[in-house]
Amino acid sequence: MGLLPLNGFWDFKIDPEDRGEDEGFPEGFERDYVLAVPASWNEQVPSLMNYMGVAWYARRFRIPERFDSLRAWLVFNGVNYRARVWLNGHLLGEHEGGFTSFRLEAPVEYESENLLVVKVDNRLAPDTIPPGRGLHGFEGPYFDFFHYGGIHRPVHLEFTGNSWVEELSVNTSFRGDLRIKVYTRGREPERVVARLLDEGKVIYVKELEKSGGFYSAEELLRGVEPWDIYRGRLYRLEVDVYSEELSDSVYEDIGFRTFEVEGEKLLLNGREIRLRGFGRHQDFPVFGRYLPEPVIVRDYAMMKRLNANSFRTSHYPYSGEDLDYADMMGFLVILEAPLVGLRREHFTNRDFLEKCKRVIREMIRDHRNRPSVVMYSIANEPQSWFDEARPFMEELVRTVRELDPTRPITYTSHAHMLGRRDKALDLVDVVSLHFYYGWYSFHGDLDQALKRAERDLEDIHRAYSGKPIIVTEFGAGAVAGLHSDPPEMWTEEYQADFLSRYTDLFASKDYVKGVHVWNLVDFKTPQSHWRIVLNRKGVLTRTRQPKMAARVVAEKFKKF
Ligand code: BDP
Repeated sequence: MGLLPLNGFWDFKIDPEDRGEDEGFPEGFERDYVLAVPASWNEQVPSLMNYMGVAWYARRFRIPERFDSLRAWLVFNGVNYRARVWLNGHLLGEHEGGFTSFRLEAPVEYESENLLVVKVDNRLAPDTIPPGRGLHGFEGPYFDFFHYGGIHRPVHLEFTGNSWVEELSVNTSFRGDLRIKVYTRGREPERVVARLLDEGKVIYVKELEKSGGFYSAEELLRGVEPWDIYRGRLYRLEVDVYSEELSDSVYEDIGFRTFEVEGEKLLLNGREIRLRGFGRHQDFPVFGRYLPEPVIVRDYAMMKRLNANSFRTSHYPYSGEDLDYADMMGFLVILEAPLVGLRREHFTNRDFLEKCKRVIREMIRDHRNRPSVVMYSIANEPQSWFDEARPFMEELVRTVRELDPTRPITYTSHAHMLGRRDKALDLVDVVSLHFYYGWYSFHGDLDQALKRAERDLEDIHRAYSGKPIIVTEFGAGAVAGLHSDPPEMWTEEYQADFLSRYTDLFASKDYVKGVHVWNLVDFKTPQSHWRIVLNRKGVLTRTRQPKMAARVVAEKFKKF
């Protein structure tokens, strides 16, 4: 209830020796730079590009006195990676994990200015999520995207009375079913009221009933229009919590839709569909890991022109703004947890498993009411050919099902490309596969690559018949402007051929229910001999200009 954005310019200082806490930084420090929030620190100032370590942010703010009867909360939508937060010198709390939100009660001053100080630490370790090896230097990550740091998603203050909404969950169907559950905290509310609005007009009001630890209602609403592909039909659900007077008020934009796996089929609103789309990244020059709204708008406009109906939030849950836009534009989203680069040693590490479960819980809490989110991907390319992977993945699958039994679960597997058998794929609802023959092997030889890919597909289909298969990655790098005849690796022609021939192969297999090209856009990676500043597998350049493959993919998707 009531929002005060804290985005803008913040004081910033790096602390390579991690001495700031001893030196009193929580009470204020002398800045090195003034940086913008939200955004990664790396590209705002060239000398910060490769900084990985501890850094401090601070800003002052004032609050109008008319809020002084309320409780104030600080909401951080994403700080990469560890955050500790002080207000007026008092430690409010801390959070680990770069891609989920956290909220801290903030005893603010109303008569004077408040000083907000945030310590951010983005050092990688074998047990960070995603994991990395070293403390300094970029040989560290076990993942193929640049390890940006900072307060890279919006920050705001919000206000409530003494009862407030802790969590809200909504389930719908395209036939008009509506199930609402509200968990409150603080003083026991006198009543909790839900309201559904269609373009500002109230179409349903209900006082929720208390049972167990929550307030709920179930209804069948006749005449609501379903949410569908390219038709992001949204209704606004408002929930008011009263204790004496209005104590909290929250809203979610929801849609009425049903997404199911039935045998080898994917059904949206009872209709069989195939997914066409991309793996993406939230990555843009200067902003780093923060994707500004105009770029979000352009990415969706491009995806629509390319005839895509879906994407995966590779390799972490995306920002609220990005997924709001998916809800509005009617795109289907596979929401992926940041569990990328999991290795054998992780599977037997109990603390690490608990941390993964917490991050997944936070991801689901943040995005569970979005009509666009139709499936969860719990990990990307884990070393799931080891026996130890099975109990680990089993527990993650169980965790997700307990929290949200309504959405199918997947994780992406590349075991077959290494000649291994995946030991956990039978646990999930949808089999997601990656293909890079013709890029990392069979260099430049698409005939052999396609033969091998077809053989793998047939084998995997036989092993998991009865489950839908989707291809969540296949791609080849191309440097925009590089051409050759006959096509050679890194040229626009080779990438176009690669994507065209692979899509034809996938289209010819009935049981392949989705294709996602890797990637929509070129993106920043750690420096190495196998990347040319960026990972060049985008069909668009990093500034969103099409390569030759874009036109080809658009044509193929039309027929997929
Ligand atoms: C896959 C990863 C993805 C990489 C891609 C590539 O899932 O993060 O960027 O390969 O090599 O293994 O381009």
